[in-house]
Amino acid sequence: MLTFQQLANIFEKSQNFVIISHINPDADAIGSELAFLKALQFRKKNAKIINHSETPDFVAFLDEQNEIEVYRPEVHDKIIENADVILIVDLSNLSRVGSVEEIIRKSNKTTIYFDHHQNPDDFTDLQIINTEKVAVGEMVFDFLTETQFAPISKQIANAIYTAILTDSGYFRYERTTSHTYNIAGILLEIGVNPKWIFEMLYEQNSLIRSHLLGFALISSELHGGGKICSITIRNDILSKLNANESDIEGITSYTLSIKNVRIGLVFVEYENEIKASFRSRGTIPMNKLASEFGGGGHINAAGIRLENINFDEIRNKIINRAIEYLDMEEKK
Ligand SMILES: [Mn+2]
Repeated sequence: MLTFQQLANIFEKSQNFVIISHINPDADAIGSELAFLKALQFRKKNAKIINHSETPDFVAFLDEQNEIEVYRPEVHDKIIENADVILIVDLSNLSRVGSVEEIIRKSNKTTIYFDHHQNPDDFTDLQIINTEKVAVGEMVFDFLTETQFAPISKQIANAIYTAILTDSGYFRYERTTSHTYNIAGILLEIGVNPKWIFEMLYEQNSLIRSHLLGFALISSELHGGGKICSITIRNDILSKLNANESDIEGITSYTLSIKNVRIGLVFVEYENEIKASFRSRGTIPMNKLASEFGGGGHINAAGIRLENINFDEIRNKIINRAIEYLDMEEKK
């Protein structure tokens, strides 16, 4: 494990950087990438953010100068090959970078994981992974301030604040600490406007999203004696509404909003793919449940993506397994 100072030293002696995050980046991924980008630019480094996926609309406001690029081999392979440092944020399983994986595997450049997820793969020894942190954004703040690598500009502050806010579910998820709140306080002093960020994140919805939420909520079912809530969104609904994956963002939280529910499951059927998200209260390990089906995540939030598999079959299997997890928890 690197220390912040060792990371700063690596940054110091390098000139060309590529910053990458995961498929379907969330606000922690995008915010952390942008905070690093702006800090490196302040230090007169060449840095580029290259992601597999487009930046989701809800978080695009952070990318003020439109600097995030979507990976295209013909444009970016050269840049990645010529980078001194490949900085990978908010993930530590290389397969999660999507189509960029191949070129990174081929390169022999300094590759660093900067993350807070469990079970990192062994692709690189150079890593700062702190699973106690609620958001990578918090780690970026600590890195920048402890090493004084770069001052926290207003844009960096907005990026970090948004990263922390979203990954901590508004400063309420487990792993949110007084330090998390202290950081938020400092960011507000720098000029973050919480009302504006809230408006940007949560009050820009389309009518499609409202309609989809309606269908999703109506589909809610209870299992396991009312302690599991599942939401099921089928492909015909998505096509009827012309909804896409980003319209589903945030729906999982509604499962745990029902009294007594300890496990929330959201199943989404795409044309050739199934996405399932798992949430839990307390110590019911959703990352374990997810790993049984080839996915991963944190204790209270995890998920899977599966291709070419029968939707109802896998849905039933997961629900039954979740009931067993509930039983195990109650026998503890
Ligand atoms: Mn994160």
